Amino acid sequence: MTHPQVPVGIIMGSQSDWPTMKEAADIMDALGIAYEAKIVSAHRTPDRLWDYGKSAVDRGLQVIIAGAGGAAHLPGMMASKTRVPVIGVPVQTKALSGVDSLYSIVQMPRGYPVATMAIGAAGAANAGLMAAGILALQDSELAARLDKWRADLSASIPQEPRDE
Ligand code: RP5
Repeated sequence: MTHPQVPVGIIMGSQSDWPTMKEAADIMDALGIAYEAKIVSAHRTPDRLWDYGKSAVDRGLQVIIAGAGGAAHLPGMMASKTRVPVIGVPVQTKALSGVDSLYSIVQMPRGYPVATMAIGAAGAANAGLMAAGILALQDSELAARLDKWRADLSASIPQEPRDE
């Protein structure tokens, strides 16, 4: 049974990741894309990760945005469990500034890709935009909203700098 009304799953390893991952959720809200947000930890709740990945296709998820920090195994493990495309967000950490998260996510072995974004908030927002771009391939109304979002951003950039 599919639930196409929720095409995007935003998952994260911890409550502490939410301020970052909310950037992806904000993009979903801005573009009118239904999503769910869940805490799914590769280390603390491995059975939850397994169940989420196992049911993703049948539940109608089309893109999974997965954010984690430190030993950030969530995106890669999710990619190993489902063929639904996984977009990985390296959450910025205190100890190593998120380079640990990035390296944990980006170097996947051949066969199980994770589309890895930049570290931190910009990466989470871009994950939302990447998900929107994927969904827009099959949804002309969403494509128009995404085109407008991009045009609005472009128009908001001043021609010249000013003193602040
Ligand atoms: C990871 O450990 C989470 O994704 C989070 O980024 C990091 C720290 O988690 P907390 O100790 O803040 O719960 O699993």
